[in-house]
Amino acid sequence: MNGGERLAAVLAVHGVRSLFTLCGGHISPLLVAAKARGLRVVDVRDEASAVFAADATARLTGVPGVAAVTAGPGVTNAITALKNAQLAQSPLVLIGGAAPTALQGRGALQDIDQQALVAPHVKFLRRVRRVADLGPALSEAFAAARDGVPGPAFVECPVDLLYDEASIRQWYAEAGGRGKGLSDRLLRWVLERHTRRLFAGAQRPFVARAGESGVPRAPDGAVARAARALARAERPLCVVGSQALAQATNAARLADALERLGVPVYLSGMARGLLGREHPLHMRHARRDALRQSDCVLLAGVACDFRLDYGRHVRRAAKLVAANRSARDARLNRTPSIAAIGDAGEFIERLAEKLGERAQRTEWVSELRARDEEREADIDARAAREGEHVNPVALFRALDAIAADDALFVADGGDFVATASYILRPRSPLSWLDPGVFGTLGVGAGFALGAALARPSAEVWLVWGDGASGFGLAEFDSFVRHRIPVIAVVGNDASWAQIARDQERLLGDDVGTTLARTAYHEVARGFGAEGFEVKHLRELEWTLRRARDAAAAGRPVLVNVWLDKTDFREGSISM
Ligand SMILES: Cc1ncc(C[n+]2csc(CCOP(=O)(O)OP(=O)(O)O)c2C)c(N)n1
Repeated sequence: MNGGERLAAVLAVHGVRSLFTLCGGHISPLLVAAKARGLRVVDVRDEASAVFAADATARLTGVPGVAAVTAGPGVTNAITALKNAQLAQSPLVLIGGAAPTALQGRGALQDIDQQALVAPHVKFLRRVRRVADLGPALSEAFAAARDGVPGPAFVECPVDLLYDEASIRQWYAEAGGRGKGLSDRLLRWVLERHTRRLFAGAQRPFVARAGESGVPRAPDGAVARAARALARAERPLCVVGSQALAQATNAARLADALERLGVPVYLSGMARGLLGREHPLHMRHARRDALRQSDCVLLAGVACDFRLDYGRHVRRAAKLVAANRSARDARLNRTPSIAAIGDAGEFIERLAEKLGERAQRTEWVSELRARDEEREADIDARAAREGEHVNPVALFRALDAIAADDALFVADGGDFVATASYILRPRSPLSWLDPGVFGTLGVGAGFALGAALARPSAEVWLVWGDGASGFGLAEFDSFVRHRIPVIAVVGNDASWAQIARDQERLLGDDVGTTLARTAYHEVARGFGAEGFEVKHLRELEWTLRRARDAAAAGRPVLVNVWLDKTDFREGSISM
């Protein structure tokens, strides 16, 4: 087996079904071998999209997603997506090409210090130097990506490790020339020794093995103490975040445990949709007020970062239980009363078992529910406001009504997606994807691609700010070529509105924040997709339905919706 085939065998053993890539001479043997193994090789138009797609795959399946990029600029282009995955604690594996081992540091094409570039953004990095080490290094990368706090892993595979031994020997022999002088003979000797080292041990038959990773468990004492705290509490509250879904395949069990806990719940990130579209315990609005009132807060896979005002949203006097795989995240900005270091999902399951059946705090739940309903009524009132074009609040009410039960929403943008997050109701566990704490614009196309492949039967809606769409519009080319029926809804307000809002208010100038009412739907059509433009609310529902039909027939679609200005996000902060 050549090196590419070894890598492909390891991917297959880990259950990887798609390999996201943008080709390059350094990685060709891997792409060819992956295809031969039956993996779907999906080539995109920017390496960042390949890594975003791998990230989405990981979040939805629990199996690390995999991207392969070529040496040098292929790796540099992947960095933002890699960092996003690191901060979102998403377990992916990035395979990077590299210059031939003997030519590194000698001015070879695309030869840079990739280790220095990538190391700060991954939890595992291996520069492979021998063919025999390719398989084990990749297996280790899988295990490391999933272990403890999940995150990205990087394996650098120089091109001369990926081709078969005979070709590489011949290549190095030709590089050694035919000269008879001492230095020529010395060079040939050095290259011969180098080649021998590259292939040392590679003659033994190769068996791909899966890397093993365990689920970290919080100590029993932490479960018992948290159970006591919750049992005593009068106004308990639970906030569940992405990390609690690190074991994606356990989502249904986690949902069941939350129901049994009987504690009102706020869901964020990948946890959105965990309790379905409507659930009596699931609160969607006024989280800050609820947190301020609560006397016992369980943060499951959630850190006290800016989203909880650095921990200030939780009362000082409240019992704070932090269940987190990361000891650092559990204590970020606020020392919890109980730190349960381990998998937060598993922790909740054990907690529910320990507590058994208990009477619900009906009064507390009703108070929160009443507040939630009040906010929903306010949203309805705002949705009814008519303007010249489309009111985004009305748009999302309509989309929520039209999207299928198996819809999966991908969010990429500023105000537009923040508005969506208040209104769209993810239908089921793992049906919402957003960038996470890094707040990266540009995740959309890659996420949608990964989602569509991980859930081929689902309807994938990409909620796209017009600004954000610019990072990934070219992936409509990939959607069309690979028949990925994503439905993108672009919120066209001709502005980077989330930034413009504060910049204009604080500094009195919108410089750098304005866009045009660009015909994004025509761009999509240019790539061979369906494109629709909606300028008025009355056209919206009909168009969204047509978009659904097109996607159901296998065609990617872009709906370009002209938005009115709205004050829905007034007063929200973005720092
Ligand atoms: C890669 C990246 N660049 C810049 C930003 C800063 N930023 C945050 S929100 C935003 C505006 C987004 O505009 P758009 O996608 O059109 O959504 P809108 O706010 O207009 O609804 C910008 C530029 C960012 N978060 N990520």
